[in-house]
Amino acid sequence: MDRLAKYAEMLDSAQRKATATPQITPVDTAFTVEEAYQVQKLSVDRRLSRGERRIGVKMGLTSRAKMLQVGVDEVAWGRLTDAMLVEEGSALSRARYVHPRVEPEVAFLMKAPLVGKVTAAAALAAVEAIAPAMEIIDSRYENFKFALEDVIADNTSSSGLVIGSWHDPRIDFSNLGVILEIDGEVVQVGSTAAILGHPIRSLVAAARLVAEAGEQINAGDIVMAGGITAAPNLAPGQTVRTTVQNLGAVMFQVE
Ligand code: 0L1
Ligand code: MG
Repeated sequence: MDRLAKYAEMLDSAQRKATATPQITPVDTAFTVEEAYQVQKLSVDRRLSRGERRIGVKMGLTSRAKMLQVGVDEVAWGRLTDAMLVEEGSALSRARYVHPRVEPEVAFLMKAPLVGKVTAAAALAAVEAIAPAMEIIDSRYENFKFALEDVIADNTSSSGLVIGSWHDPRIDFSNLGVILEIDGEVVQVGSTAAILGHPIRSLVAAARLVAEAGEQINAGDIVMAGGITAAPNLAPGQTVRTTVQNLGAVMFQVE
């Protein structure tokens, strides 16, 4: 098994066993971003070969705060499968994750394919609907610590998504207020403008980055636009709710 396949197996196994694994970059200092995306694909392909179905993509590192945290100025992307879907209003099991956190987001549902360099207008024209959403991120690395290459290989920490009601995308969603509550207490506030200044820019970037990997965004895909605030830790017993102005609320519980 070559080294990239070995990393993919290591990360896939960490996800399945909900057990942290060491970072790649401190040992393999030559590990590149390009190789990291190959590892991500190999790792997600292992999931697909077990019967999971691709449902779309997620954008990560889309806010200035996240970029500064990881020390990059480019967004990253990851792959979503049906096994990551958490039904809105349901309870997820904390035991299935290593050290999960939650990010308030918005999600796009696509009605047409999108590939390569596209304008914001073309991206918007390909959107069927927009919804309030949350991503459960769960780095498979010890202490939730990683370099850019590590986190890309680890499917940009993606491990779950919860989607609220779909809405007509012709509303102005450039700067909608967002509240994240845990157990009824407001823990984060933000705006959809935190996503690259306007969430549609995240979709434009998704089309370009996915095409660089020889893939495309398909009709029917979900695209998670990116985190809007810092991501609090999840713990058993919590009720977690995100409310996006004009789009409504989405919630789940942790057990
Ligand atoms: O979705 C995200 O923006 C997270 C990307 C990876 C960084 C992290 O795990 O915090
Ligand atoms: Mg996210």
